[in-house]
Amino acid sequence: MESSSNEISKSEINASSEDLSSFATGIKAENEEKTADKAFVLNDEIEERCPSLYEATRGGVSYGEFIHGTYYSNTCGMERGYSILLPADYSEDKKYPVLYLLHGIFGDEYSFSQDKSNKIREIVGNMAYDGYIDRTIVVCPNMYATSDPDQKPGFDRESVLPYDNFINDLVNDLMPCIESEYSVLTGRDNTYLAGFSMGGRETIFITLQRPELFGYVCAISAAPGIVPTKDKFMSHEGQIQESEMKFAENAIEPNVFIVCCGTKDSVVGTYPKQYHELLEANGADHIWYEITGADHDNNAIKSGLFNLFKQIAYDKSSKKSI
Ligand code: FER
Repeated sequence: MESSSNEISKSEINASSEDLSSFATGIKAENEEKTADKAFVLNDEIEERCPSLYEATRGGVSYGEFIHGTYYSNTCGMERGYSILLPADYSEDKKYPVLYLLHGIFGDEYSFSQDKSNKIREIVGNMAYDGYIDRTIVVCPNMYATSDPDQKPGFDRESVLPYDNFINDLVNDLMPCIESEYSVLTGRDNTYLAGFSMGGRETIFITLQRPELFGYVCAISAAPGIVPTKDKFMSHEGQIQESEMKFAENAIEPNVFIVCCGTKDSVVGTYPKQYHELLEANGADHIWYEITGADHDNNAIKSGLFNLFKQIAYDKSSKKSI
């Protein structure tokens, strides 16, 4: 396909793996801001920055480890990989809730597991250690659901389609595999969905299509293209129309649906804010917040993950006490 002059062609992208990883898991934040070490209070308020207490590697806490697995995808007609973070004391005698965590463009199932600066192990481990959340499994899929082993992601319509196909692989192939191979709690109250950038875009899309499957959702720095638009990278046909940025009538909606973005995002700009405005205009309940000063980076990722788990903790604790 010919790309127009405003589009960035594949050859224009310096394809060193380091450059592409800044799309997949965020630009490396040079000056990671530390928050003051104040006591954590469980309430329903969003905190713009993940507290230091929750991203810290603490002496007394055993964190989970990522392992790698594969499953046969009927959607793609091939064996595909995933990384999975199992709690340190993972046991078949217990059952665990599961977060599906979706990487950015050019990423794969190793994008989050190999990037230590997103602090996913620490955030989930510390919040469980402190008793706010249950020990939780995190699954990091490969979101590029193509049936052509030679197809590669890029900024053109054809190359992006496999990301939009991931909903089928997730729901029909990966989730059944995880639910049969690991000791997991099932059902929407125990099944969470989050994603960064391209993964944030698919998180919103999947949530609107299948809201009955995911009780707690967070889309971090979501990429453009859910609805038709043209940005500096490409023209987007749109997965749905603006009027469809909502839940179906009588749909079971997520208990928590967070949409967030840094105020200095140099890659997706104000697209996440536009998603928020469309969801709001169409009456789809969600929480919107901005991370002051954050770029398309790990400060946004840590914030989104922390706030997702904080909301899960608060929502579940308030339901218990009724
Ligand atoms: C785009 C802008 C950003 C786009 C994708 C992204 C497919 C994704 C960025 C990322 O995942 O980091 O126009 O189109």
